[in-house]
Amino acid sequence: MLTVYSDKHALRDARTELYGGELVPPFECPVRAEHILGRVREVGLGEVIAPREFSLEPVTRIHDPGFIHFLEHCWQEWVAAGFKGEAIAANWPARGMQQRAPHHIEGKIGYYALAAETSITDGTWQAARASVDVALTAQSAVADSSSSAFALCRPPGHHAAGDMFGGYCFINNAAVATQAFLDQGAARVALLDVDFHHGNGSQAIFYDRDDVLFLSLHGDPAEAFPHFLGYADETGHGAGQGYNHNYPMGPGTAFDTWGAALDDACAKIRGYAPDALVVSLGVDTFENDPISFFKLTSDDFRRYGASIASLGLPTLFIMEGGYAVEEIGVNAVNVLQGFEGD
Ligand code: FKS
Ligand code: ZN
Repeated sequence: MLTVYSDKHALRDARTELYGGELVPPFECPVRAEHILGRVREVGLGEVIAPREFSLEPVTRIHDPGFIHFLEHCWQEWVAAGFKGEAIAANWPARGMQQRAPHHIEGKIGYYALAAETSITDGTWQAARASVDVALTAQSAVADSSSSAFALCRPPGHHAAGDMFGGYCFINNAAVATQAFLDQGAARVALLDVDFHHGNGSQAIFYDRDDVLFLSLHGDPAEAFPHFLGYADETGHGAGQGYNHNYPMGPGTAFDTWGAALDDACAKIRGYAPDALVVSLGVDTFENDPISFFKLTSDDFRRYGASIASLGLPTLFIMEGGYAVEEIGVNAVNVLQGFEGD
């Protein structure tokens, strides 16, 4: 399988994440991508190529231009305002307040943030831009060959909504790639999110549409981030009614339950008969993940890769989360090897 990778991911190297009231070194760190790339090479998964540079046109098919402008200029505005630390949101347009982007960066970052753990720093925009180029390059390889590819994206994307960043995500790589399939002539695309966390951004982006079937297996939002979306009764709206499927699962969920949810999701994908499948691939479902509560083993990743392959679809894997850094390469590549049947 082809892998697309950019070393520009390393430009996303924040020093702080707000976690449990402390500023800690971010769980989402550069070595994650390096370990995955190392494992891709170690097992000889296939060719590794650098991304092409795309314009922002495919990105603004999904994201609000004001939001993209904010991401591009946030760090400079934060420094110009005289702040000394990394850019972190501390104020929100909460219930009953104006949903209007203010001028000052301290308000603007809160308007465009869905959570405070993710700080913006010098290089964040460049890395996010390279990450979406990785996704789009892999998407075009899948579209051209009707086979499969692995977009080794970092930073991840599935929490990013049309006009919100957070949960370590800035640009929604999977949503941009999904839209690219449609813009190139696909009639229907399925977006399957197997990251431990609900793909709230992807769900929100496609919620009222029937040309994208969104399915997400994740930690119950009553117990886990992103806390405010991802319940089973969120089934789509308007034309999108019936095209959104959530599988929230509780603490301690192991492969018997998780695999059954995947089988159900796969049956729905078969019924939808899409032209392509995009997989938001997070391996934070792993039993030893430090911030998640599922109990999948390294072997389980291989098994479910094979289930996804049985759909027989052109498939684009987009890297999302996974924080057991030592095992992240084995776990992510196990999915891809399981998919390839070896
Ligand atoms: C744990 C607090 C953690 C943030 C979790 C973000 C998860 C990000 C991710 C992505 F794929 F986007 F990287 N809060 N108590 O794994 O979903
Ligand atoms: Zn996650």
